[in-house]
Amino acid sequence: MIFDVPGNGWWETEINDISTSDPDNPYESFSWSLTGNAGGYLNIEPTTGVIKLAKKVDREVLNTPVAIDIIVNDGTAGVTCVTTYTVVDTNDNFPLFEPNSFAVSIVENVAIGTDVILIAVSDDDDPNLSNSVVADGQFILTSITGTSLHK
Ligand SMILES: [Ca+2]
Ligand SMILES: [Ca+2]
Ligand SMILES: [Ca+2]
Repeated sequence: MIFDVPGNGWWETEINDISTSDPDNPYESFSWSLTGNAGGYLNIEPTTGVIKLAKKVDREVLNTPVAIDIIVNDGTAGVTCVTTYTVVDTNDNFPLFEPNSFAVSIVENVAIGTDVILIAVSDDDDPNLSNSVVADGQFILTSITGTSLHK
């Protein structure tokens, strides 16, 4: 089983609801538990199997799939479901200029669209997010990779 966890989700966000059945007794009560829960980010309610966030997740920290095993026990035997979850990125980091101040000279009367400066910008969020548009009214950052400021 694979599921996603929203980046920067709320505490105790319900992220998955598990159901199962036991042909011996469909009304039997199960007990649920987790193992391999690195960092303790998830909890499972032992009587319902509902998995919730135990603490806030951050995609910039948990940036690879996390393995957990979900165990259900009918009182006689336990079975394990090998599971991974992935924290989905959100645009929660500002772009950073490197360095963050510049002094630029622009010759008067140059053509509109003339390149003014090339700068380095980084952003910890996934570059596939639309996370790069910065404008101050006169200059627009047009690309996260081209880092070209246009007048
Ligand atoms: Ca983050
Ligand atoms: Ca960003
Ligand atoms: Ca992020």
